[in-house]
Amino acid sequence: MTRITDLPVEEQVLPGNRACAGCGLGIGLRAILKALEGRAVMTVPASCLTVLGGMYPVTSVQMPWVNCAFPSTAAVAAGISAGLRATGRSEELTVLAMAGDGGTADIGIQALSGAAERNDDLIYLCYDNEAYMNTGTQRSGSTPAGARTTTTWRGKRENPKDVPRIMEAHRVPYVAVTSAAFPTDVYDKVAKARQMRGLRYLHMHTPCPSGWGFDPALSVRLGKMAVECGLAILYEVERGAFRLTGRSAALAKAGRPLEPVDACLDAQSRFKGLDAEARAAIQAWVDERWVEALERHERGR
Ligand SMILES: Cc1ncc(C[n+]2csc(CCOP(=O)(O)OP(=O)(O)O)c2C)c(N)n1
Ligand code: SF4
Ligand SMILES: [Mg+2]
Repeated sequence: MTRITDLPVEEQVLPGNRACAGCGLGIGLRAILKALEGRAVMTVPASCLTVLGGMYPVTSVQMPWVNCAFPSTAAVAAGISAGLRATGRSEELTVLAMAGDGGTADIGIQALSGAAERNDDLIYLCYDNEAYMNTGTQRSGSTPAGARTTTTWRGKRENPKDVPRIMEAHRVPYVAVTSAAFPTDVYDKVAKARQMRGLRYLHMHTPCPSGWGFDPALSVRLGKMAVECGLAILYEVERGAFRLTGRSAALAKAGRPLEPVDACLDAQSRFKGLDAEARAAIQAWVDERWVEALERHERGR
């Protein structure tokens, strides 16, 4: 595993961008683009990522980038990928489709599913800040149960959609879940995906101080707490082979129970006022997923 001091020093994300202070997306994006070494083309739908990127004629990201319509991120990427193949440049450049959870779990899922079915040659990365943040925190299919958003002001009732499992069901060559709080995990997974061909799907858990309601200085800590308690699980599925990675693999190896979810929930104002029943339901959901992940890790599938 790459150490933080081994990451390339060259930055593709420049200082002075328009993301909120402490934004997990900015942290994750730095690692993603370092792994691509400036040799990629991106497609991006409306989201906090477009805000971070800046408005024409200025940009804070040193990467060719196409702003596309909300539902079409994967379709536009598939077109660019076909164009690169036709002009003999597919070995030279990686196509990176990158969208938020709203743009992936809900609005862009049909184009993503089509690209996965065709096994188009591109990396699709969903940064999951667990709501439609750019428009003021509306619930998405990826918002966790219990979270208050402007459209679930008493707390969302449903558990989030498991988009990585949906992508696994497409039998694409690579599916991975990472966290912006672990930049070297992000870097290693993007670097690995870059060497592969076909549709590679990455899902990045992305702390959002503005939408989740916590001090911007605590973004990395919040992301790590989520992994410690199993609200986020780091793993990869490479050609059908499952394995826990990074901190999640270390927690599995330690063989003791994960932290309870309470401290992580209590650190975020979006979970304020959760009653005991809702809290227990979240814990039960996390426990079930962790047991399933441990079994899969054991089986290797
Ligand atoms: C077709 C369409 N519908 C709605 C919008 C308004 N809109 C812009 S960004 C956004 C939220 C995107 O949420 P997500 O994909 O989770 O990314 P985030 O903002 O959280 O980074 C919405 C609803 C739009 N630009 N286009
Ligand atoms: S709303 Fe959240 S994801 Fe969007 S820029 Fe601010 S901190 Fe980042
Ligand atoms: Mg979002």
